[in-house]
Amino acid sequence: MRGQINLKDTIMNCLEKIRNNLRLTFDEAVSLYDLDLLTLGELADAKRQALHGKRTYFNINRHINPTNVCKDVCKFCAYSASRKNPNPYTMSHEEILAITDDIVSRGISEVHIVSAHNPDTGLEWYLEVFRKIKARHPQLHIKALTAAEVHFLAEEYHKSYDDILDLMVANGVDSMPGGGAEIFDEKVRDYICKGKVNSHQWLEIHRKWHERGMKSNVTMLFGHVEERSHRIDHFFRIRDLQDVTGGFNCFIPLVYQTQNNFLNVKASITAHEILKTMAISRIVLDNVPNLKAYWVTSTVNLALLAQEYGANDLDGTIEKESINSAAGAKSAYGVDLQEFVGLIKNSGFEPIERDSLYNTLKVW
Ligand code: V47
Repeated sequence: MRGQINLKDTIMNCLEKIRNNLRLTFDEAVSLYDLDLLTLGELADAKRQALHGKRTYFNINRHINPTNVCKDVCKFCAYSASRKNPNPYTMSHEEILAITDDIVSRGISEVHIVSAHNPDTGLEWYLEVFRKIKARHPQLHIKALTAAEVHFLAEEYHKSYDDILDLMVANGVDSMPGGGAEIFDEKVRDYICKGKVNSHQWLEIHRKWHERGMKSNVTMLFGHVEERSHRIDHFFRIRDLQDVTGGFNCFIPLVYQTQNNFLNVKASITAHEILKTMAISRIVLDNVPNLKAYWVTSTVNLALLAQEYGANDLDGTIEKESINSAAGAKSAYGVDLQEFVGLIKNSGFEPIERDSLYNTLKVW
């Protein structure tokens, strides 16, 4: 009985704090999962509406994954060439440039370039392609190189993070994607992706990038072996850095896809738990303006619903996607633009096409 009263007090205290825009303690934030989904939705939606009203952002971009040869072995990854996916490839610069020529001719304004950690290409291979793209298409926004790749390049070629980040700026990279964050808790991280960039290093690289006046995103891979408290810990570490730099544009929770990898998780996370996690992230990450429901890993239907649980960004039409679809996501060839816009409208929101830095390009 006493335990129940204490829990009720904690919850009442949390609701009061959230409505007054006060920050929760770590334990209070974990206890938000005890709230029912509709209450969480209401709280998150109030935060979303205060920032964005009914506007839902998307952009039209193209993902390019130039190589799947990787020196690291992340248990959750189905994309890199391995025993389960024995099809190594490395694209030539000409192939990459042919894609960027094509997308620019069709008015696409962003290219998202992420590779595996290929030790055979040399540092120049990574950098030269940015330079070549920029020379041909100065207006095309290049979002490229995760912090995991920056760490890999620094180690492989005996450079500092500062050196690599300066080279990225000098060669035309405009912003950094949020990949490679996975889950910051050290124990879980060691279990799922031992050997690649660690949590401290991931955050350090983004801090340095932000110090250069540049923007980036941050992801979280969830729904595998982590616990709820690990997600809250992830949010707190992001929020702490954002308090210092303000450089994160967007938080992107990535729902773990179960197929073709070495992380033996059979059951997929429920839609209920995904929506709770989205809503809690909107409440806790009070200093990150945008929350993306990445339909690639959550399905389009759930992403549309997530608009009522704090999400204000649905990524985009995604012409081609290789990393998540390799692990089972039904996203390999994107969605039709008119249909996408229609779905956002029909769900009661206002579709806004944005550029990579969240400037409005078109109100649909
Ligand atoms: O870092 C790998 C994840 C990420 C699986 O910044 C998996 O705008 C689910 O970071 N199940 C790459 N996820 C994708 C990414 C991203 C996507 C869209 C937009 C942005 C952005 C970033 O995909 C990896 C990893 O965390 N991933 N395997 C899997 N089995």
